[in-house]
Formats: sequence, C-alpha cells, structure tokens
Amino acid sequence: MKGIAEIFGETWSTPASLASLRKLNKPKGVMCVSCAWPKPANYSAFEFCENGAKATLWESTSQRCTPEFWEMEGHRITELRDWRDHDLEMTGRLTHPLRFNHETDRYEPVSWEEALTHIGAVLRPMKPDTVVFYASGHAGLEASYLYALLARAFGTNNLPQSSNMCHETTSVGLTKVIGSAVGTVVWDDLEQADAYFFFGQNPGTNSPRFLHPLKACKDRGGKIVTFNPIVEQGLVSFVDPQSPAAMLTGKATKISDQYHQLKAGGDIAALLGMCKCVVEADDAAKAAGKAEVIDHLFVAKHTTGFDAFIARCRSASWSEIEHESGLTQAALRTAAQTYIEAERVIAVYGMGLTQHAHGALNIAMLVNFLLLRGNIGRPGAGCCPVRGHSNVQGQRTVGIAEKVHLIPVERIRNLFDVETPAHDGMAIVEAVGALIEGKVRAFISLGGNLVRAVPDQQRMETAWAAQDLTVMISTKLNRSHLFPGKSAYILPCLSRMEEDRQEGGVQTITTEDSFSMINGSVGFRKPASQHLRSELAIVTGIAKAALEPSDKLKWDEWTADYGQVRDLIEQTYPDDFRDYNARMFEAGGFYRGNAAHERIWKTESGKAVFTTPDELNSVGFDDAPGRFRLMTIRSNDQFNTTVYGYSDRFHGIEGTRDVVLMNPDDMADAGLSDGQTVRLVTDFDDNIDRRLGGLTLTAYKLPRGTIAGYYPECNVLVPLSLHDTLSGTPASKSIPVRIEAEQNIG
Ligand SMILES: Nc1nc2c(c(=O)[nH]1)N[C@H]1C(S)=C(S)[C@@H](COP(=O)(O)OP(=O)(O)OC[C@H]3O[C@@H](n4cnc5c(=O)[nH]c(N)nc54)[C@H](O)[C@@H]3O)O[C@H]1N2
Ligand SMILES: Nc1nc2c(c(=O)[nH]1)N[C@H]1C(S)=C(S)[C@@H](COP(=O)(O)OP(=O)(O)OC[C@H]3O[C@@H](n4cnc5c(=O)[nH]c(N)nc54)[C@H](O)[C@@H]3O)O[C@H]1N2
Ligand SMILES: [Mo]
Repeated sequence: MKGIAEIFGETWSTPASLASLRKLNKPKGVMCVSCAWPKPANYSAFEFCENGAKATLWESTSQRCTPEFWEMEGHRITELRDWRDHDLEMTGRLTHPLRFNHETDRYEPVSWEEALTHIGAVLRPMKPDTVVFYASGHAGLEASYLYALLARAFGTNNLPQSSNMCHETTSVGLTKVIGSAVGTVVWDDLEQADAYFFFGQNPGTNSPRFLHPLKACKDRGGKIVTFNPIVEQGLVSFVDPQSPAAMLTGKATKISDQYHQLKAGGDIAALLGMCKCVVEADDAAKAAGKAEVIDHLFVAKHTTGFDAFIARCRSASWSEIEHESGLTQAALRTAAQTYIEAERVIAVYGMGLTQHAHGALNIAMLVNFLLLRGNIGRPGAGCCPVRGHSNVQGQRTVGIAEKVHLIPVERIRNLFDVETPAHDGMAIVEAVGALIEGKVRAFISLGGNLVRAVPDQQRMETAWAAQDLTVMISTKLNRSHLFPGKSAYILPCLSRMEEDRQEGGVQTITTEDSFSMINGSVGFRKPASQHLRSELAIVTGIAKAALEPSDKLKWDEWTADYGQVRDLIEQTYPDDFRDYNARMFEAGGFYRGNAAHERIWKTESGKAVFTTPDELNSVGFDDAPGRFRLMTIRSNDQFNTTVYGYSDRFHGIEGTRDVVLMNPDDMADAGLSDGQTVRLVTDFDDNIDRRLGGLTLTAYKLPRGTIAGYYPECNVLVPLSLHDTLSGTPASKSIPVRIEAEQNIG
C-alpha cells in the first residue's frame, strides 16, 4: 500500500481507511463511489484504483462543514462565490439540513421535519411541469426508482440526468443503430479480444481498473490502437500496482501500439478512412480468390444500409479524409491493417466521441466500422462506451428518464395507481433553456452540481437563483449551493461508504455498472454526522410532504426495508431484474442482459444499421482564421466538478488549472508565446458574450487548430445551443473560440 501512502500522505493510510479500501468492489462489500467500470467476478485483494481510493478516502474525510461554518466572517454566500471549487470541497462533509436566509445571506440549520414540510408546501400548488427532478448518477437503484415515481406521481416527466451531458449520445445514438442504449461487451469479452480501438476515452484517469484487462490483452499478444488529440499517459504505458514485480522494478507495459493524434472532431473522417481501407482490402481479396475481409454473411443477415455506406467509402477522397482527421493516409492504413488482422475487436469510446455537435454520427461511424467485420454480438468483440458515474446507467434503467416511451406506463399504473404524464419531460438542455426563460420554478437535485456542470454557466447562475425553490441533496458543499432560490434547502445525505440503518436494520443498495451488471453494496462506516439521512429516506420524505397520501404509495414501509423496493423494481422490469434480492451479491454482479449482445437488433428495421455520414467532422461549425476547437478536459486530480487538487501529473501541469494548452506552431502563427496570459472568447453567432480570462497559455503537443482547457472552469464558454443534434449532449469537446492576449500584470 505504499502507493496509496505516497499519494495521500501517511495520515491517510490509517488501518480504518485501508479496511474501507479492502471492501471496495467485492461481493457484500461496497461498490466504488467513483466510476462505473465493472467489477470482475475473480477479484483481487485490492480491487480499486488510485482514483477510486481517492474518491473513497475523500468521502471519508474528517473535515466537516457544520452550521458554525456559515456564521464565520467572510462566509456570506455572495462572498463564497469567489471561492474556488476546490476550497468549497475542502470544507468537508455537510452535517445538518440547511435553509437559506436571504436577510443574512447565509444558510442556517433547520430540522428535517420543518424542511420537508416547507418543501412540500411550496411544491404542492406548483404546476407539475414547472418543477424539475434532476439526478446525478450517484444514488443507488432503490432511491432512484422511488425518485422517478415521486416525479411521476407529482405529475411530470421532468427527470433529466447527468448523462444528458455525457452518454446521452450513446443512449440515443447507439439505440438508433443497434437497438441498445448501452454497450454490448461483458467481462469475458475483455479477456478474449485481439485488439482494442480507443476513441476519446481516457482509462488512465477516468476508469483506471480498465488498465488491468488492457495489460492482459498486451500480455497475450493483442494490439491497442488509440485515437486521441492528446497523448494520455494511461494509454501509453502502465505499471501494474497489483504486481509486486512490476512495482519493484517500475517495469511498465506499453499500452498503445499506435497512437493517432487526430484533430478534435476528426473521428468521422478517421473511421471513414479505415473503413475505406477495409473495403479496398475486401475487393483485393475477392480479386485474388482469398478469404473475404468484410463479413458478408453477417452483413447480409444482420444489417441494412450497407450498399450506400460502401459507396460513400469508395467515393471519399484521401485528401478530404486527411484534411478532416488531421491524420495521414499512411497512418490510417496502418490502423486499418491492425483492424483487419484482428479476429475479435472491441471499440471503446467516451466523451471524445459523445460531446460534439455530431456526436451521434461519431457513434454511428464507430458502429459502421465494427459491423463491417461482424464485430458486434460475438465473443471478444463489441462496442464499449465507458460510463461515468457509478450508477448513471442504472438510474436510467429504473425510470429516471424524461422520455415516456422508455417507461412501463401500464405496470406503474397497476402497481401504484400513478398515471405517467403522456408527454415527454425535459432533458438538461431543454430544462436549462426553460430555466433561463423563467419557465422552471423549482429544481430538486438528487446529487450533482448542475450549475457548475452545465454549459453557459453565467446565464445559468442568474436563472437558477430566480427560482421559487431549490433543493440540493448533497454530501459536500459546491457552487450550485451558492445560488439559492427564493426558498432554498441543502439536505445532507449519507455516502455509500456509510452504514445505512433503517427500521428494518442495515440496508443494502444496488448499482448497475457499464456492462449492465447489478451489484449489492453495503455501507459500514460510521456516518459523518448523526443528522444525515439516506438518499432514499430523503426522497420518500419529500414524497410524503408533496403528495396526497395513498394506500399504494407506502413510503414509510419502503424506507424501512429497501428489499421491498427491489421487489417493486423487479415487478416493474421483470426481464432485467429476475430474482433481484436473491442475486444481488453474486460475485461480479448479475447480468441484466442485452439484446444486441445476442445479435437481436431492437431498431426500427430489426437490423443493425450502417449509417452513411453526411458530415466529415463532428464539430458543427466551419473553420475560420483565428477560430480554434476547444476541448474541455479532466485531470486525474478531479472527479467532475470535485477538484481534489492542482496536480495533473499525467498531463504534466502543476499548481494551476487556469491554462490553455496549445500547439507551439499555432502559437507562433498567432503571435502568442508560451506563458502569456490570454482570454478565450467563444466564437459563436448568437450574440451572447462568453469569455474567460486569466489563462496561462501553455505549449503542448496537440494537433494544430485544437486547443484544450479544463472542465468545469471553461464551462462559461460552452453555448447551450451547441449540442449533439440528435441527443442534446453539449458539445464540450469542440467549442469554437478565439484567443486574445491579456495584459500581463507584473
Ligand atoms: N478521475 C476521474 N474519473 C472520472 C471522472 C473524473 O472527472 N475524474 N468523471 C467520470 C465521468 S462522469 C465520466 S463521463 C467519465 C469520463 O471519462 P472520459 O470519457 O475518458 O472523458 P474525458 O476525460 O472528458 O475525455 C476523454 C478523452 O477524449 C479526448 N478527446 C477530446 N476530444 C476528442 C475528439 O474529438 N476525438 C477523440 N478521439 N478524442 C477526443 C480527450 O483528450 C480525453 O482523453 O469518467 C468518469 N470517471
Ligand atoms: N465543459 C464540460 N462540461 C461537462 C463535462 C465535460 O467534459 N466538459 N462533463 C459532463 C459530464 S460527463 C457529467 S457526468 C456532468 C457531471 O455533472 P454532475 O453529476 O451534476 O456533477 P458532479 O461534479 O459529479 O457532482 C458533484 C456533487 O455531487 C454531490 N455528491 C457526491 N457524492 C454524492 C452522493 O453519493 N450522493 C449525493 N446525493 N450527492 C453526492 C456532492 O455534493 C458533489 O459536490 O458534467 C458534465 N459537464
Ligand atoms: Mo459523465
């Protein structure tokens, strides 16, 4: 455990914190509070990564944000708005329910009863569709199911989720082409793949336990090919912390055999180039009487749109492919050759594909690439979107969704006498738009930090504070708390590591990972404060205060025994959750199943779809002199808006996050220099001024025309209306910006 001590300082690695870490991601243990990477059935002694450990220990901090914090000098909320995200976090765990007092400009402690009764009283007379029930992907399946039920019983489908800013492109885009809202691979596939192709996903920082199966792939002679504008250290090499030999010698395994630094938004062209090579190779094989390269049997039986797509591959010119991708024909030919030589290929993707104006087209192109050689729905092959929050996928599975067609309306009616509203609710972009127009009057947030995570943050802050009611169910202080509505509450909840004791005893909660596996999780630590409530208890508390009583809505019984909620989930989704209570502690979790994995395509045509691209890049705006494509990136020292610190060691940036990374040749052409202070100005034609100054220009190995800055600091620059056209996911990886020099002070 030397590594952990080095990372956190000796004080962190107490026996108690080590005991916590040992329980991570094991049956009857606790499911990591960090990301949604799956848990293997054959787990090792320490089934966690540096970041999981960090998130876990962070939650177990001894710092407390008590009511006294709000009484201190300089702690009015208008003053706290000048604090950095990191400093807000460092105040520690919230200990008491709080209500905002506009006269003193501070939060004050309030009893649970008073808080819930008042929240109910404000909600009751409101028009249901003026209220939004947001969820960030932390809360377990039980609390999430009841939260969705609460919203529908209240009369709205306004149930947006953090995935609207994240993998909504997958939910919508992947469903369109293969009929599955989630990835098709399972753990066994990882162990059989001959090659991995990575597009815009960064396992070293965001899902580090993935590095183990990647190393195993390399150990058995497999290949890894990466497409990413930035050289991400985790995709270059890996020292296995679980191998004593590797740790002692520092011997690293090389991860990527090829690393292609394409332009931000260049994936459609890169994939088209590789598909063009596959088509050519297939033609050549046919002419030479050799085995075919395209899996024609599969294509004929399982797909539509092949002919049109192939025609587009043939007609695409190399000059347009090279121009749009920023890669050479030779590089793409090498990558395609690796693809052709591998029998079983897994394509992995993340925010680098989803967060673009044509993100869904990115995903459709990735599927085209896989379909050509039948790489979906057979062992060792498939499509692997890597999810973010630990239960983000599961919350969708159990009803946190704004679209009615995703909801088993009849079962909900039969079980609860609750009539799901017939019209769709709002996803994030629509909800924020409505908020800015003043049409949303109340926001309930089950976790998250929406004000900081959304585009157009400045407009959002003003609009958020103009609401009649804001309710944040949170573990720690964040920027969203600093823009209280007319009535505003912070309701502090247990973290997953903590013991959740209800009338019926200690409760288990469940989560779903990126591979659709359901796992039980039992918290065991002493709660950070005796005033905390579980997320489920807070949800049922609001429900009881805001809704008419009904025999069928047994909020108290459900709170006493979460097993009853699992029974209801099973009755609502019988295909997914068979024998739920009995199976939730199976090693590695139980599989919810996935039709596309069995080559059953739940698309309109009943087939997997080849999509002919009508765009060659995913950015949705034209290049122009002085206009750059800004990617907003993560450091390994943050979890979304939670900034642990200022050491981004994988990118080599220390001590600050106020930087713009830029190719040195671009800098020279623009008359700028390394170390200079600049401001970014969004170059988007909607007459809204968006700018961010005080950034240090930093020379970095990036493709020309592509620059990078940190999320969430750069969110003021993202236009709300620039999002994936199909799914509404904000285009956080290609924002059109200009760079202006600022006067250097001193
Ligand atoms: N430590 C840590 N872990 C996390 C999180 C965290 O913040 N910190 N966040 C969690 C959440 S909610 C999520 S959704 C996931 C996010 O995990 P990822 O999906 O990995 O998301 P990002 O790091 O935002 O971006 C991934 C990569 O896309 C690349 N990229 C940017 N633009 C393009 C492009 O146009 N094409 C290609 N091919 N690549 C591009 C970036 O350089 C980056 O390496 O991680 C989860 N895990
Ligand atoms: N520019 C730009 N914007 C982005 C992105 C990007 O790459 N670039 N990424 C997007 C993505 S992928 C996502 S998922 C969103 C994230 O958006 P959100 O999910 O809204 O934000 P988080 O930062 O994950 O939320 C952190 C807060 O959640 C609370 N919290 C933590 N743990 C728990 C818990 O167990 N229970 C409860 N109730 N609360 C808890 C804490 O108060 C903490 O401050 O941001 C999106 N925004
Ligand atoms: Mo995410």
